[in-house]
Amino acid sequence: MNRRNFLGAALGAAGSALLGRRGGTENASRQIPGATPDSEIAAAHFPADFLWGTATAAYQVEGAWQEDGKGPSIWDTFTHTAGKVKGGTTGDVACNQYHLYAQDMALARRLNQKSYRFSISWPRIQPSGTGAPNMKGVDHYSRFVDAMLENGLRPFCTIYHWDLPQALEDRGGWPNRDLASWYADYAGILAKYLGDRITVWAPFNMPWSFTYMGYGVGAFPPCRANFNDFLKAAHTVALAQSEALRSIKAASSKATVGSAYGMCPAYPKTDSDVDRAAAARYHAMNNVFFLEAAMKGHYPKAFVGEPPYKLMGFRAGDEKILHAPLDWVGFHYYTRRIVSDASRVQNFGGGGFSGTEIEADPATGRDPYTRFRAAMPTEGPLTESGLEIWPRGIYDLVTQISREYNHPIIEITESGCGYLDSPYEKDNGRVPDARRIQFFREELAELARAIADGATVRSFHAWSLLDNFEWANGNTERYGLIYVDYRDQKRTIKDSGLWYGRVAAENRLDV
Ligand code: IFM
Repeated sequence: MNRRNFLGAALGAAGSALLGRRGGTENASRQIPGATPDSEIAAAHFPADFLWGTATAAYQVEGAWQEDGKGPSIWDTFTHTAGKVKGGTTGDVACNQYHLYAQDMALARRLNQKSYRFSISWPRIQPSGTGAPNMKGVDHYSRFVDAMLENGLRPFCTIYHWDLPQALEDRGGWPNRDLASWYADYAGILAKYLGDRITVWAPFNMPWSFTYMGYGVGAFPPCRANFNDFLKAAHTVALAQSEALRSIKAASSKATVGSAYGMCPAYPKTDSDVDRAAAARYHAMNNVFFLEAAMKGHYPKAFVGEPPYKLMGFRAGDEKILHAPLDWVGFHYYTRRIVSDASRVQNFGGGGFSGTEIEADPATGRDPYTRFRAAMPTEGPLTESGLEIWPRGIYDLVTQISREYNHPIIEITESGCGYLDSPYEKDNGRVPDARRIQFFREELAELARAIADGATVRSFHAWSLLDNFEWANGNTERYGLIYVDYRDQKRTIKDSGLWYGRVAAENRLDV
């Protein structure tokens, strides 16, 4: 049996038992495994008040990297270092949204959008990470939020999407516990100046990813590869998340605080007890580590044995600080993982990464504490960015989180696919990205099914409103509903954007 078939068989047996009513092989009659039947797509519908949205992040779209008193961030340092980014591009200009935001918000309105998830650049507000706010930065975001409201968009603010002020990295970065209170000060400043108009706050985008990839394996800035640094960084971030919730609420009575976690549904490689336990550890570590800390004041069972408290820098009383229940739960869905046990393995090789989402199948276990191997299967088709498409994953994930956290309000904070389709001159400059439409059709049908089965999902944010700077992959990947020509910043709505606009207007997929 080749690897694909084996995974398919294993998923059929194990995945269906753990995570949902349909196994990985039930759609075998369809050409694409895991694909959603057309009848379900035609029948899918969404609540009348569903919030259709898109998401972006400051460093990926803003540009203006040195304007209005902004300080340098770790991403400025990283992208200005030779050899770090494919194509040698930087976010210095990106989509120039710092200047073009009015035009971009008007485009979002044209696509009938109701929510815009954006992030604020910490070094624009506090150029060296602490102290009095830089009012030019605050004023910029104030105007930007007004533009969202004028265009009928709910401003959904991510407080931190990876662009740490370089000055704070120079003071030890996230492994330095002091960052928790400095970050809470920063969040409080935002709530003080913008909390009259922003009511929806997510402290961190993908906290597991930026701590692990920045400190654990060194694929992202600050490029440290030390698992102990990752553990310390993760604990500081969990403390920071809860401290921020309190400082935001102290500054703004209208504030609601949730999350923007990256999650992948984890399917055990086989039905064995050890693989099922490993998949549960993956879920605890990669999906709900920070969620559980906030909701319950302790970490979930992510480790074989006790959490390595000492290495994390955990102190007596930290449980109390961590406990700060979220008002709603936000998470992204892109792809899934197949997880197997590595508790008997002696060598740990970390994970291989490319971009933000791919975790290579390591021959060894990932680390000496969680002791699992996590791989992205290839039973479903791959996007051009290399992620497996598995529409039912969103159903499994949403229903799982719904069950585990007592049916919270859920926001899908990101989902999307990377394809390089570009304007086609012979067809009046259209961008015929049929694959992206198919991706969203199938995935959204699965989301509609989760809602029909009782999950309270309030929003869906497509990643992304427009093509943008894709971190270490530079401009080599395009996730937008709107094409950006980086030579002149011309925006062209792709066919997928036009389709998504009709979906948003009609709350159904067959449009
Ligand atoms: O571009 C990223 C985003 O910053 C975080 N989530 C995944 C996206 C696509 O890789």
